[in-house]
Parts: sequence; structure tokens; C-alpha cells
Amino acid sequence: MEIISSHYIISNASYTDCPAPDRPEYAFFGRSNVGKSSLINMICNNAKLAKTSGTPGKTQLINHFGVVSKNKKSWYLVDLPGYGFAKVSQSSRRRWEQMIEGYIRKRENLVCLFMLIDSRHEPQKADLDFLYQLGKWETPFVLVFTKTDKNKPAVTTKNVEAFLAAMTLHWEEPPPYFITSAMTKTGRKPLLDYIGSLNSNFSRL
Ligand SMILES: Nc1nc2c(ncn2[C@@H]2O[C@H](COP(=O)(O)OP(=O)(O)OP(=O)(O)O)[C@@H](O)[C@H]2O)c(=O)[nH]1
Ligand SMILES: [Mg+2]
Repeated sequence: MEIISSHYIISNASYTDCPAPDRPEYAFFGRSNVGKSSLINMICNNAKLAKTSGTPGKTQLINHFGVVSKNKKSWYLVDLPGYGFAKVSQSSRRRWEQMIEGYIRKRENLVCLFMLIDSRHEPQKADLDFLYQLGKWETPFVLVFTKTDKNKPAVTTKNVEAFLAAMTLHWEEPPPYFITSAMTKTGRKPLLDYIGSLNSNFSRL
């Protein structure tokens, strides 16, 4: 699949204010600083689309981007605020939880959640805990390992295998996963083709 245009639409604190759920939607989620906004920009070939930052906690709201692919299909990409950002008060953490849970569980056109995992690290409890939660909510998700340009290939392989092995505690089968780098654009085509295949299924519903 090829993208012909992408643009920012709106940012909201609640799923109830999000754009009409009239097309397939894909949300990018994961730890703060894992590279969600950068990956959205990489996929769209548009460095200025989503705001990125070296300081964790940059993305604070549910951000919708409208994308049109070459076959004239329109879909949404969503950039979500991440977790694991230490410097937050109890009340803002609670607000964040409500925003994320409401969006993930109630957004009716959300086809798949892309769970980003930093490929530089061994399995992190915060990531595994959130995936467990997604399982309980029956949310469809795939894994996206990020920042692989920062590793030797053997380190990426080791960390990916360790993550999939850690998931066997709660899952019988590993989910689909993608190996990516926003820097080198590794994984762009497989991700786009996956979204393309889900887009076709959506229109047949
Ligand atoms: N080397 C390298 N750096 C990356 C990659 N992806 C993101 N980064 C860097 O990691 C930092 C965080 O990236 P963001 O895309 O803002 O991360 P985020 O997950 O959106 O973070 P929050 O909005 O704070 O939750 C930035 O300094 C990016 O330049 C990558 O694939 N390779
Ligand atoms: Mg961000």
C-alpha cells in the first residue's frame, strides 16, 4: 500500500469528542519515548506530522491524523500519550488512565492497536502488564519493536525473542510483530501492507 496524503485533524481528551468513526482506525501506543510519534511520521513520510521530542511525555492527548492511500481509501492514524512517565501526579495519572481505557474500549472503528516496544531493552513489566490488560479487554493488537537502528541485529533478535517468550505466560500464540526503525525506515513496507490488508477487511464488513 502507498500513502498519497496525510494531515493532522484534531486532538481530544476523550473518545467521545473524536472524529466520526466512519473509516478504519489504527492507534499507536506504548511507553513514553518509545517512538510512537516518530513511527507515525515515518509511515506517512511526513516528518512534521506528529510532534516528537527527546523528553518523555510529549504527546498528551488523543491525536487524530487523516491518511489517504493510493487506492483512494481513507483511514485514521492515532497517536496516543504513553505510559511510564514518572513525573506525574496521581490525579493526572488517573485522568490518563480514563482517557486511554475509554478510547481503547469504546472507539468503535479501532481496528488494531499497535503496541510499541523498545527493542533495546529486555522485557519490561510495564509493557507486559499493559498487554495483559489488552487481553482482558479483548483488544486486537500487534507488536512493533522500535529503534532497532540503535542495536546490533543480534541484540534486537535476542530482545524480541525474550519478549515473545515472556508473553507465553498468558498467550498461547505470539501476536504478529514488526521490526522497525523510524530513523532508517526499516519495517515501513510490512507495516503499511498490514494496514492495507486490514483496511480491505474493514470495507467488507
Ligand atoms: N535512533 C532512533 N531514535 C528514535 C527512533 N524513534 C524515535 N526516536 C527518538 O526517540 C525520542 C522519542 O520519540 P517520540 O516519537 O517523540 O516518542 P513517543 O513515544 O511519541 O513519546 P511520548 O509522546 O513522550 O509518549 C525522540 O528523540 C526520537 O527522535 C528510531 O527509530 N531510532
Ligand atoms: Mg509522542
